[in-house]
Amino acid sequence: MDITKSKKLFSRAKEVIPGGVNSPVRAFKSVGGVPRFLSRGRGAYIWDADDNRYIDYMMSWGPLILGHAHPKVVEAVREAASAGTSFGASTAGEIELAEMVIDRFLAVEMLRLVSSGTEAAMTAIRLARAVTGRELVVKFDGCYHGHSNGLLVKAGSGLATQGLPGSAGVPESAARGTISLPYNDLEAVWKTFDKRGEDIAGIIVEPAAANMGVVPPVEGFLNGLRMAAEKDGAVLIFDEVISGFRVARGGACELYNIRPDLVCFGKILGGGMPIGAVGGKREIMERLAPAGNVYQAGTLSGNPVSVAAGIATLRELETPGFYERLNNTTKKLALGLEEILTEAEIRVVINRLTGLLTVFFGEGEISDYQLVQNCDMDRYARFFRGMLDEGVYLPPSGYEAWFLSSAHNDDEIERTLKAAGNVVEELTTNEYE
Ligand code: KE4
Repeated sequence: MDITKSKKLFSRAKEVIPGGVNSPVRAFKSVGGVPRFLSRGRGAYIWDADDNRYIDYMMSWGPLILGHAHPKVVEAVREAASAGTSFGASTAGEIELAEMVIDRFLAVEMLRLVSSGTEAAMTAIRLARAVTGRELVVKFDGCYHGHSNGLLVKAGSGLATQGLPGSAGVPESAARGTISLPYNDLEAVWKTFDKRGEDIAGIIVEPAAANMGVVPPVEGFLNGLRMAAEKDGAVLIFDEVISGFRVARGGACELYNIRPDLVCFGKILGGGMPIGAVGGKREIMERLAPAGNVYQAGTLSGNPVSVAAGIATLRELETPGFYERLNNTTKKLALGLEEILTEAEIRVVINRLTGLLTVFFGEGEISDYQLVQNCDMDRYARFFRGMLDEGVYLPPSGYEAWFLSSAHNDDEIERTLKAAGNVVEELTTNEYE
């Protein structure tokens, strides 16, 4: 596969952009090889600068549940942009998008739009601290909530990929305000609340974890968090930046029938344009300025182009049977991969939820970050490189989810499984060193 142009672009990029990328996981550091510089996408496919075509399972890390360049989303963006890309004043679309989220999430009575998931999570934490007058925040190992100081403790996603326990530059005082516990470990949660309950402002959790690979909540885990927060008056925050509008129309809240106090959104809500949002109980949300005294602001918050793309996306998700089809596609791919890898006597565990899956080269139930770290990430790196050579672009990290869309159909699944079959023998002979 000729990747001359990507090689040249990467060398040039490294001169002027740290690590040659604008987000660490894109650098292929944990999987090896030359990051592909992409030129276009359509449906389930992307093309790199050398015009090599790939089936894409990165899908911009989640926003593109309809696939790349969906005509209705592109048309909405074109129309909005031609009327003005930003006003710094309110527009009717922001109200419509808020009403669409409220219609899907029982827990959301009001919504504030921002420009990233990081801002959404940061704002939710600030609200929790304001309404409780407390400081401590509980998060979970391997979960990722963006890169605000206090939430980089034992985080997943790019930190896990780089093997970083946290980040330089985060003051000890910020890290001290966060307690990170093992995901799915209710006993650890109850012990922490027994000891520190009156100091805990909030719990923030990915209700369907996807930043240590896909790790679903075990039976009773989320309900236990709801009860622990209730008992001690802490704010329960669901970070649905990935799971929102993906694992179900109403996200993990609907899938697991839990009502948190606040919910964070991003990705799909903007249909591929920059967006984030925090929503929840009216009495909490009305603490946000200018209604209340919790300050938060943003030049491009509620940007009309992002809002138009989000509205167009959520409208398409109303297509009858959308989530059933997405779940069936996810299941077909997961079972097919499991069959191919198992037949080759390769130890594999595939965790999946609607529209999401992760291939772990390990065994047993993978239900927390420690168990993920015991998996063979070198083998994932070889699998990644082999699949890339076969024209299938997986997430460049074993700690990320594969993202599916309505553009991934039988043809794409069959091609992906065929590619996996071709790669398998190399997996055992270490050819993809
Ligand atoms: P952004 O600030 O990147 O828009 O969102 C942060 C965020 C918050 N919460 C969850 C659950 C998230 O998954 C994310 C961001 N996700 C990663 C992918 N796992 C972004 C990819 C990247 O960092 O390049």
